Amino acid sequence: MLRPQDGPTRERKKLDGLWRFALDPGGTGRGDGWWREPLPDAREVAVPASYNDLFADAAVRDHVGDAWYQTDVVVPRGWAGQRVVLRFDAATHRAVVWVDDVEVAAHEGGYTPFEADVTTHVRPGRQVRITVVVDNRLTWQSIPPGVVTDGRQTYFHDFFNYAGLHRSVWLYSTPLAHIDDLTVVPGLEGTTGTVGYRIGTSGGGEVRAVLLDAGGTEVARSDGAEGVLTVEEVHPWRPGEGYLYDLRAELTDGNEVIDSYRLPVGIRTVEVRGAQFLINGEPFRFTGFGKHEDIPVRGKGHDDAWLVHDGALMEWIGANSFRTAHYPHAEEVLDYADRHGIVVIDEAAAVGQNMKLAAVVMGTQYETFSPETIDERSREAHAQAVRELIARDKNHPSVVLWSIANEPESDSDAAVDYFEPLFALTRGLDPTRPVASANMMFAPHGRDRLQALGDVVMLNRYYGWYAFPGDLDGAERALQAELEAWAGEGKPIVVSEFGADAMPGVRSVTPQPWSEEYQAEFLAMYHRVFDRIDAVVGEHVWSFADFATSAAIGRVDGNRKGVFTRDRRPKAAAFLLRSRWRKLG
Ligand code: BDP
Repeated sequence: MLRPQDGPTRERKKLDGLWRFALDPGGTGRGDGWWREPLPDAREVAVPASYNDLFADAAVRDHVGDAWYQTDVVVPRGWAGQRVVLRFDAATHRAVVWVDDVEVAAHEGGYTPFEADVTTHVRPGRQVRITVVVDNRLTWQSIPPGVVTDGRQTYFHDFFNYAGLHRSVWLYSTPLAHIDDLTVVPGLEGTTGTVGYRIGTSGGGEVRAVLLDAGGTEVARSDGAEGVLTVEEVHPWRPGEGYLYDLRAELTDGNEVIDSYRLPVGIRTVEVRGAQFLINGEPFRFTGFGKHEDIPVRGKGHDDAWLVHDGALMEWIGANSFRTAHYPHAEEVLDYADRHGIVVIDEAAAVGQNMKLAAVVMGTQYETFSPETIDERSREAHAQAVRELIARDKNHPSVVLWSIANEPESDSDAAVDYFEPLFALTRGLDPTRPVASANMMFAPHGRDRLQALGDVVMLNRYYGWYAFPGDLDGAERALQAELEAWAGEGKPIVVSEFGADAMPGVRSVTPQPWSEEYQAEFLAMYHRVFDRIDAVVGEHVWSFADFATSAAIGRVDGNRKGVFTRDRRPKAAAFLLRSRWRKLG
């Protein structure tokens, strides 16, 4: 799905700012038609932002159910004769949208965009009322799953269930005949680069693609909706250097350009060969983090200032990559990664699909996969989440690996039955990138059945924290033994999580869990083990920064495994990582 953009044939209007907002604890708004009028007893809310932390009000923070957003917007008068589209970059976890009195869109899934052609419901120069109801309930059929009992939400993942309009809202125009999709597949052969392309259109016309280098000089062109652009003396996109070409897709009628769409394109290849992960044919070692979208006040709302700051901290610490744990991050984040040469493992919002883990952590008694819990319908929602993830992110050079789930149950026939088709679907949708899922410790080597389905082994390990707490020697032996066993599989291993909680300011001369020193020693121990095992090609610390979670006795104002605090101050471990990763280069 193409992002809105400004250009010679297109315009966009960002609808971010203060909207009217009302909670609907009784769930009466849909029946009473709240979209028909200004919302009753509305307060002001910021868009984009999670609504949860904006007010000093537990009823808002812990709200379960519908929340209503509303704004008025004047459609630019210059858009007469154009197609007008209303787009939400994200509404968490599902939404229905009205323009004035007309329902125009409904969408399931909190982290991928959706849009509606509203041309026939608006008039350029006139004001319309936009109303959105956002439902934050997680169920067995949602991705991620959850259970609502007596109005209380429980879920099985370790981050707070922030909700609302987390990303920008746009009104944009396109010509009636327009470009509606674009797919690029980059290739490299010596000093020659190729960009296979496919341009989807709605409405007639001729199609062509023109490729410019970063300086604006044309380097290749091709007529037709599909083709290959060849670039001699190519300047590849590579980790650490986000060199981007500029692809212009054009829909023409004779000499007239009816529609034109620009896409930044990085020319790079990705390949798993034996136990190596190759980018542009060269072995790549992932250094970095599992990273949440999580900031004070805004929650999961996207914020460019924090994007730039986090990018600066990634550079400062020498990280070359991160995983979008545990859901697709804002598209601005991937654009930034493209431009800065940051490598991304892009994860679907499938987390918490592990009732064996939930039984231990939360004391719940469910079967993971069953007709009463995660079932066929859940898998279809999961498949749709994968489709939308790939449709959105397929053209980002920064994305080198799809992660289709985090720590699902992975040691049962039911897990294999559930996941086999999802791996196949992902590969079918994108044969150019490897696919993986992150394994949880309860299904170690020998028990796990899902890593065999993936191209890269992704392991989340907490030896020295949840296992062997305070015993780094015992933890080191256990970690070494398990990683050696995995190395025998002959695939590259990315340790996609390893980390210890640390309360900033808790210092200790002996290795005491929760101290900054213990967190640093814990990481140093993992580094020693990684350096003894060639198949380990990636180390992603959990986590980049402290983040909000639901209430739990093992969580002190959230999860404290951040190498940075929630407001991005370094803990002692940050300096250890900086000295290691800057050397690894
Ligand atoms: C793993 C999860 C991650 C948690 C982490 C932890 O993948 O989301 O936050 O453990 O417990 O199980 O800190």
